[in-house]
Amino acid sequence: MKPLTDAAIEERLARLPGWERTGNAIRRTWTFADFKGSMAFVNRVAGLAEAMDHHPDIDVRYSRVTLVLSTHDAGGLTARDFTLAEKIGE
Ligand code: H2B
Repeated sequence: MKPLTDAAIEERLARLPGWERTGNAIRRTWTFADFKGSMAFVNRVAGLAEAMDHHPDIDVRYSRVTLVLSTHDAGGLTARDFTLAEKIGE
């Protein structure tokens, strides 16, 4: 899997509300009512990640969850990162 070009990254990012690019990764933070809400979200994401064999970095801070996606194998952002971000949805 080859890294996407900057132009392709910008184009796909424009269709993903809330996600921002940080170098070779994309990142988004969600806020929930409480820790339980955060963990329900994390568990949903875990299922999607396992199904794709593509795994986000996950930071849980009580009611806030930040996901960072990058394709380490490819040394950059690939279609897999954007496909997982799209599956995660709002
Ligand atoms: N997830 C992410 N985010 N990036 C990867 O490069 C990656 C992964 N590689 N999940 C996968 C697993 C790889 O280690 C296995 C062997 O397919």
